[in-house]
Amino acid sequence: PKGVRNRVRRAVVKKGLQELKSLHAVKPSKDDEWRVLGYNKAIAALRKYPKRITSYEEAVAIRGIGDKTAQKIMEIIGTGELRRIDHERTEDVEVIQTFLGIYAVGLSTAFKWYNNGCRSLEDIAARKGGIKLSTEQEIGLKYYEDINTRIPRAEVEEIYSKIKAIGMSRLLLPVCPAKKTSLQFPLHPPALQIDSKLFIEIMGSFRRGKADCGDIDVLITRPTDDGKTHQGVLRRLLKALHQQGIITEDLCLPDDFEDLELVYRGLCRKDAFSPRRRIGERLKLPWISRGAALLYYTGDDIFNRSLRLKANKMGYSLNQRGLFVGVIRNPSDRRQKLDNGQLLASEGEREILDILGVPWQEPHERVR
Ligand code: DCP
Ligand code: MG
Repeated sequence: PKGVRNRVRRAVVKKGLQELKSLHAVKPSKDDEWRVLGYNKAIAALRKYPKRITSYEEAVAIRGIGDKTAQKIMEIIGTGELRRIDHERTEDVEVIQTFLGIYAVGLSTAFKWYNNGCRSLEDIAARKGGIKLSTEQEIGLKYYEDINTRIPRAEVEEIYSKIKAIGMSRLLLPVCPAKKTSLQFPLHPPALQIDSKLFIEIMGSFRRGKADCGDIDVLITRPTDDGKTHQGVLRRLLKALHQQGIITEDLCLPDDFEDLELVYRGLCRKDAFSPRRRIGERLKLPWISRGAALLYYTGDDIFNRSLRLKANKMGYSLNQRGLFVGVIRNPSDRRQKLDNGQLLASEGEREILDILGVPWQEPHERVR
């Protein structure tokens, strides 16, 4: 499936190098030890590299990647598989790519299923080799074609306008307990019922102006100048969207709906005759983080990666909450922060780009 290919490409290169590394790691010669070190270096270098590699020259110019590795990377990219490098493993990459198209299946699960003898979606459906699927994976398998087809921009717009109409209805504001049972969700709420302050926007490839989108990335927040927030909105919004038949399946629910910041993932559709589409209400952030959130969820991922690298080089740290200075990480576990640092900027995209010395770029220009 076409939609999977980009996501897989990086993973395939990395996996390819890791496979080559593991081939050498089981052989004990000194040469092989050097190769293992070499592959480690190359994998680390790729992880830090902010662009999609498109040529041999580009690959070999990366520090940590030599002539041989660059050739192998080009082979992996060119063929999309490891055929010419590793004769014993020929069909796996194609099968793995197919499996990765199932929602909530990552490389380790895909390889596990492969090793259990599965070679096709039919094998997965038949639970060949005694494999087990999570609920999310079952949904992913059932709607495989839908999920792996890109969404025309116009359809995203239609779904968005429905969400917005429901999302801005007054009914989404905190409801007093006595009225809770009589909740109704008009599709076109009268003007009086609109919470005009709720910020509901589509991010990702849609905001970048693409003609089609892999999924629908929704960002929700709300200014707090009147003392209200968007807290609790998502639960009410989801309930309404389920009732309207717009959201059809939940894939990932937040731990606590009352949090200001949370993530939701599910499937939705324009109407009963339309295919299912992936929707991510990725984050409902505090209003103060909106600039950083806009920047992050607009992407693209490569643009984001280069922004983060730039920030790191300047001694800063950038994430979807803001640009920070003085963040200290645990050297043995980089994910753990010993000091959260101080917030430099978060309310505006422009403000953040200014500090980073990056000229303003319209969303559609944010592709590297
Ligand atoms: N993002 C990121 N790093 C990731 C994943 C996502 O920076 N590893 C950010 C940038 C993306 C945005 O989140 O643009 C939305 O993620 P998507 O995976 O939905 O990517 P896009 O919307 O850009 O593309 P698509 O049309 O395939 O959905
Ligand atoms: Mg998207």
